[in-house]
Amino acid sequence: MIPALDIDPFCKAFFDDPYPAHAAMRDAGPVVYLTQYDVHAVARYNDVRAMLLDWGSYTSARGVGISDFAKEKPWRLPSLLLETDPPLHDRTRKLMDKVLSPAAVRGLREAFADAAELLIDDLLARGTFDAVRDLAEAYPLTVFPDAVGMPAENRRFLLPYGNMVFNSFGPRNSFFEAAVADAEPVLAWVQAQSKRDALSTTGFGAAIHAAVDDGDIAEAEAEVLVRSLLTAGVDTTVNGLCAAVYCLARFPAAFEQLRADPSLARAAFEEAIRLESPVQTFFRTTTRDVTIGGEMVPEGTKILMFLGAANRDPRRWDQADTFDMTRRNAGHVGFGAGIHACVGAVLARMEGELVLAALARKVSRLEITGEPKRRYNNTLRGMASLPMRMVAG
Ligand code: PQP
Repeated sequence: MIPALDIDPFCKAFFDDPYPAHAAMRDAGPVVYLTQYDVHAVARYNDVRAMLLDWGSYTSARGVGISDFAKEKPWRLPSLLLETDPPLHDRTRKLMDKVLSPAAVRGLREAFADAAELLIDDLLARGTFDAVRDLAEAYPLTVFPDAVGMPAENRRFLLPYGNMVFNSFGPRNSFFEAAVADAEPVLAWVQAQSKRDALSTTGFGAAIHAAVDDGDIAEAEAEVLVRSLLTAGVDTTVNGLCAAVYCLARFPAAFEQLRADPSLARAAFEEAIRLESPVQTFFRTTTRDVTIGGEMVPEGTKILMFLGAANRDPRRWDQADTFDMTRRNAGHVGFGAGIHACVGAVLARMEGELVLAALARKVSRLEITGEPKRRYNNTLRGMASLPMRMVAG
């Protein structure tokens, strides 16, 4: 028997404190049925990871949200990367692997490091600020569109666009409706920004469009792949940086440890991703009757993978709820796993490392000075506001 639970993982109360519900789902069994949405779910580390690795049994091509593309028309043109399986996925992923390769990202390191230093200096001069708007959003909104090769105007549109898409993976609830309320101008802007002529000749965008000349992809495909960059490149790292700053502010001993050894910056960012899991969930759809922990789940079933619950599963992690930048956190699923593992992780990790290293070298005190406000999103975990004071040292 698959346990049936009436947990709603897409409501405010759940987002305010998902951890008791995560534990209830993990403890109920390897796979559970969520009555409110008529979907199955996995929340234990081993089962989430196994599902991520078995793309043949668990397809992404029917959408990685709750909506089944085999039954419902997708709300936007499906992604050629996220919402595909091999062989199509292999072709687009190969290109994105090249565009976002470690060598390509390394070439941006100095510019990204300068931007991180400048940002922290500026925030120290101000003393008090909002760590979401002025740090977690400000940094990716500068460095990422620059790297893509976008013009300076309207970059902030990337935030509502990401908010829209990441809400769209969940049900058509009030969070989704609010996010798409004024969608038209944002969608039109994103589409226009994806065109070759809208982009500089040197960035990631140009690199994607260059593959058209090589005959690797069609022009229309290049535009949809640039759209993937614009969707995935800002909100994710915003919430990753937010998670890291929020962890360091709540665990002062950890911040002291980082200050004492700024070379821990990369490990600190990774641990924040494990603990907070900015991308909380994705769905898969079964391509055949499968068994999960001995329970049969029929073909065509939507299964919700709780990455955030897997990353705090006590079956896998000692002191799962504790931030510990020296733990061995490799294997966390905050960046996914398998063929769809985050293609932007190299860039995200560099951004996290550089911002945290600048904090470690320049800041002696990090202090939350007001009520943190959560941002509600059907997929992303993060804050809307985090009032903070920093002292140089
Ligand atoms: C988490 C691709 C990737 C990145 C797309 C798309 C959207 C979101 C993400 C999720 N994503 N990190 O539209 O192709």
